[in-house]
Order: sequence, then C-alpha cells, then structure tokens
Amino acid sequence: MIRLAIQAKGRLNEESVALLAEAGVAIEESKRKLLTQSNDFPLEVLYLRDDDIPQAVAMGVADVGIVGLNEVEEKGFDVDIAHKLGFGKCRISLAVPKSEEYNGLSYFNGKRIATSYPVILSKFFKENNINAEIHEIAGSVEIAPSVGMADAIFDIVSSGGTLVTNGLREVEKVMFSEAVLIANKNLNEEKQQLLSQLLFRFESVERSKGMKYVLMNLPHAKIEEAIAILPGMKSPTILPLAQEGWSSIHVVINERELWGKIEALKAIGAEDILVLSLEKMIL
Ligand code: PRT
Ligand code: ZN
Repeated sequence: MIRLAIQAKGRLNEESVALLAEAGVAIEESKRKLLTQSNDFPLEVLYLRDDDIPQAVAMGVADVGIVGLNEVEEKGFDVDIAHKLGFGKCRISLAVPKSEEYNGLSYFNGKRIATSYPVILSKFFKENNINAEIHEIAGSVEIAPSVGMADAIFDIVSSGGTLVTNGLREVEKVMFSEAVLIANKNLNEEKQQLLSQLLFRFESVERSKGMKYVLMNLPHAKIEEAIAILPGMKSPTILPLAQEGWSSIHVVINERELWGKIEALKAIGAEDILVLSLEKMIL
C-alpha cells in the first residue's frame, strides 16, 4: 500500500483525481473521507491543504504527494521530485502598479513587497543583491498596493487577468511552476515498486495525450514516400488490402501535426483516411 496526498479542494484537486482515474486508480468521490482507498490499486489518498503536502511527504505521513512546485520550494522540505505532471502551470512574478516607471531589479531596493512566498522571494533578492522589505500575507496579495500595504507584490500569475484588474504590471518572472509528484526519500522497497508502477502509468497517460490513430489506404508504389512523410516514428504498420496494388497504413500521429501530415499523404494518393482517438500508448 502506498499513501498519496493530494489537495482536498482547490485548483489541483480535480486534475489530480482525473490523472489517477486515467491511470486506472479510481477514487470514489462519494466515499470520500480524509483517507480513501482505491479499489483497483494498492493506494490510499490523503486529502490535505496544499500547504501541508510537502511536510506530510517529508515526514512520511504520506509516501508521495501531488502539489505545486512553488509550494515545494517555499516550504523547503527535503523530498524527491519524482515527476513533473504538466498541469497547474503558473509563474511567480513581481508586479508593480502600472503607473510606476520600472527600469530593472534595483527598483525594488527599499520597497515593501507583499507576498505569500517570502522564502522564494528573499532567496531571489539575495542572489540579486536587492534590499527590500518582504511582508508576508496569506491571501489577496494583489490588493496590497492599492490599499497602501505595499509598493509591489510577488504572487502567482497564470493568465495575468488578476494583475490587470488590480492595476498591476508583471515586471519579473521569478519562477515557473507546475504540479509535481513528490516522494519521501526513504520509501521501502514495496512502496518504491508501487511508485514506479504509478510513474509508468502516468507517463503512458501523458504520452497518449493529443495522439491520434490514423488509418488510410495507399497504393503499394507510394509506401516509401508515405514513410518519408511520417518521420521520427517506428515504421508504420502496413497491411495488404484485398484490392490488388493497395495497402492499408496504420500510424500514430500527434494532433499538432495531424492536418499537415494528412494533406501530404493525400497529395501522394492516400484515400479513405480514418482518424481515431487513442486511448493509451504503452511502450
Ligand atoms: O486550500 P489550499 O491551501 O489547499 O489551496 P490554495 O488556495 O492555497 O491554492 P490554490 O487551489 O489556489 O492553488 C493551488 C496551486 O495551483 C498553486 O500552489 C499553484 O501551484 C497552482 N496554480 C496555477 C495557481 C494558479 N495557477 C493561479 N492562477 N494558484 C493560484 N492562482 C491564483 C493567482 O494567484 C491569481 O490570484 O489565481 C488568480 C488568478 O490568476 P490569473 O493570472 O489567471 O488572473
Ligand atoms: Zn494553500
């Protein structure tokens, strides 16, 4: 049994649960308690506030956890970052009132900065020889300048909409973050084994995202050209058709490249092209 801590509610909760479900580790939300066991994988989920996840994993209260890299850095507990999960992407930035003239980091010397991430900010200022007053506040950091509590802020930004609404301008992107899977440094062999199994499943889920399974018919004579259009993949599967001189080609194509490849294949004579969504790609 391995114990995974995830955010009880908030921005990372839904995607954490969805990732688990795609990896075949369903958690029944209706049965949800502080600690809920999965029926189809030896894993139990511990629901916590995101702020508490790094410590829970460092102490071994949970074996692994899903949390923003920003929280891991801020709390400073010694845990392994086992995998980047690709959701919850954001940055932590310095922002100033938009009317201010900003001409580089030295602007912050002697200024008061409101933030919920004092550790990350003081490290950044130290590295850049900036002397500023850091004021730690728990929430609504973005309103601090307009009520006179601070001259600038250091906060999470994703779309940037919140900054604009509050008359602020992002001037320095200090750190990029996303959800990560963290792990306790002293997992026993059984738990390490379960962690590798989980990672293998997460990677398969990621790999199949945006991939399409494409089937088409093509004259035999054009197969070499078709293979040249589909670089970087193992040879496509080629099956003879009942109709003399024709083959069926099966290939996996990334959604981003799909239309370009299909047009090129049509141009060399591909017909009856079927595009199917791909459930899982296990290598
Ligand atoms: O209750 P708990 O303590 O568990 O949750 P929380 O309120 O501390 O965290 P939560 O749910 O807000 O965020 C959890 C994690 O999501 C963060 O630690 C980040 O890793 C990640 N994340 C990704 C974000 C954002 N994007 C984000 N946009 N966290 C917060 N925001 C805030 C941002 O501060 C701003 O105020 O959302 C607001 C809107 O952002 P814009 O730029 O899109 O307008
Ligand atoms: Zn929090």
